[in-house]
Amino acid sequence: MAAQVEIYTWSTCPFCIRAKSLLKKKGVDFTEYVIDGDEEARDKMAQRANGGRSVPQIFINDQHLGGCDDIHALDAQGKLDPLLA
Ligand SMILES: N[C@@H](CCC(=O)N[C@@H](CS)C(=O)NCC(=O)O)C(=O)O
Repeated sequence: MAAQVEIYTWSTCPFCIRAKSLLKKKGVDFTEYVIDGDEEARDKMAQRANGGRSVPQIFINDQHLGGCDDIHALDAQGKLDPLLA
């Protein structure tokens, strides 16, 4: 079964665009929550993301992965593909 990938974004955030590019390159489907200016949604995201309030915040199978730097670091270590499999 494919991994369930979720990403919270702002539409103009360069880190979000970069993180989504990596996911697209990996060919995985993901659910995007665009939360531009929605502070209530951001609060809920932060609760899920162990307090992380910057965007993007990425989840794989309901587990918090982190942001753009985190997903690229995992990929560089060869640890992202197994999570997405
Ligand atoms: N190191 C973070 C940087 C993300 C970041 O700085 N995002 C900006 C938007 S492009 C942000 O959320 N700024 C508002 C804040 O940090 O409260 C990552 O790799 O995801």
